[in-house]
Amino acid sequence: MSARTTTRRATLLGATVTTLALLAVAGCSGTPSGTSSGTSSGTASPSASADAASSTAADRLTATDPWIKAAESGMTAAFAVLHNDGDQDVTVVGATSDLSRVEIHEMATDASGTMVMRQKEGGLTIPAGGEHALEPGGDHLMLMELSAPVQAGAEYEVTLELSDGSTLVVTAPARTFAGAKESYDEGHGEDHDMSHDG
Ligand SMILES: [Cu+2]
Repeated sequence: MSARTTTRRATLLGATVTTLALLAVAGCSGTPSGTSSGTSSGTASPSASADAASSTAADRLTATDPWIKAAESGMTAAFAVLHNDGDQDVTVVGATSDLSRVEIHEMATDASGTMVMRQKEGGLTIPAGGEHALEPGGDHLMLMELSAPVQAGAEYEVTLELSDGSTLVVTAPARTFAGAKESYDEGHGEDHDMSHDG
């Protein structure tokens, strides 16, 4: 884990240097036409500098190991590990899916010691250069009131909405899951209590 973090930071530094170099080139070159720059082969690609200038939170965010729990009806949950390769925090403020309404949930322990899930205030923040796991028993994307079955083996898209207005579409394969005590389908009542102590 720590080795991986170190590697990510090293990668991040490299990316930052590249971005700064592109910005410097863009700042010096001004309009691409007009100035006679001798060699016309052009070392600064206009598209590259445009990419740097229009970088969004979605450009910096990647999702690995996405999956969604197969379910016939009702509710289910989607998971992934979100990586932020940028130098600023990225916040996921919402999510959408053709399957259902989606809420960002977290797990918490209530006053009686019962594990409950509830909407996560402020969304999911993925720290600069870091990652945040959505996993059973932890933060997850809750798909409420499924309009169609989520079938194992099929793939479904979930769109993450980021705080700067950009979006990231994550394609998640569905698979059956019964490994943890949590139930992400029936019993997810209005108070968001878990149903595993039935
Ligand atoms: Cu939930």
